[in-house]
Amino acid sequence: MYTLFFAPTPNGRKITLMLEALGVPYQMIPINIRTGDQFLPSFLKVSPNNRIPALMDHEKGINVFESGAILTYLAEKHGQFLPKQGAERYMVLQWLFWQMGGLGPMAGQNHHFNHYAPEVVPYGIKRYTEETTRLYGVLEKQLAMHTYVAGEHYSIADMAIYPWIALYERQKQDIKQFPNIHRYLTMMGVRPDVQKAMQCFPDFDWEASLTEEALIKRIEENAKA
Ligand SMILES: N[C@@H](CCC(=O)N[C@@H](CS)C(=O)NCC(=O)O)C(=O)O
Repeated sequence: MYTLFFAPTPNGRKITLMLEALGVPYQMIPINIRTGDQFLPSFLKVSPNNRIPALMDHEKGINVFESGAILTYLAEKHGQFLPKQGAERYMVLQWLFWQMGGLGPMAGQNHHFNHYAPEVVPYGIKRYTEETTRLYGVLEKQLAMHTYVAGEHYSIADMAIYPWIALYERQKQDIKQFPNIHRYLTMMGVRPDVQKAMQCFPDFDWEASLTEEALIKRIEENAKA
């Protein structure tokens, strides 16, 4: 059994995409990052950077934080969605790292300056909206040559990238400029595992918060399940 510490954000969805694609059982513990659940001591033991997602593998006694590391862990454990060796493996890993070091942080700043900053900062809006556009241009060229991001097979690179680009409107991107990204979004959006992963936890309560006692109890219950 896995415990996924989750909030319904693009980084959280990366891992539900993987768990649904694998078809393995998992339980989610909601971590409300707006009310400060990410600073509870029992969460910090698993995720010292106070960020979701994080994963506990109760069977193996292994905890992993950082979404790219979690995707790699699950891919290697289950032998799926990451080739074991050769050029194909590094094709997947380079696009996974491209998302982790580029698209994710830049689109994250894009969301911040376009939607959450307490004051309007035109330079921040321009810088991160334009950098997101540049990154979409890079992805567009790759998807003009390949069905999936890292070639002809669904991989953990897709799981890292899809939940971010699904939010293109929020990132002020004109999808008409990116016909291959549009084609890819349509293709991904009809997969049943993708639909389930993107819609899971519909009743996540953004007003609620956990206590340390409640969190410990949930983790103990999941470990026994
Ligand atoms: N590089 C991290 C980023 C994770 C991340 O930024 N998580 C956000 C939600 S999408 C978070 O937990 N924020 C809480 C905070 O900043 O305190 C990963 O990919 O796992």
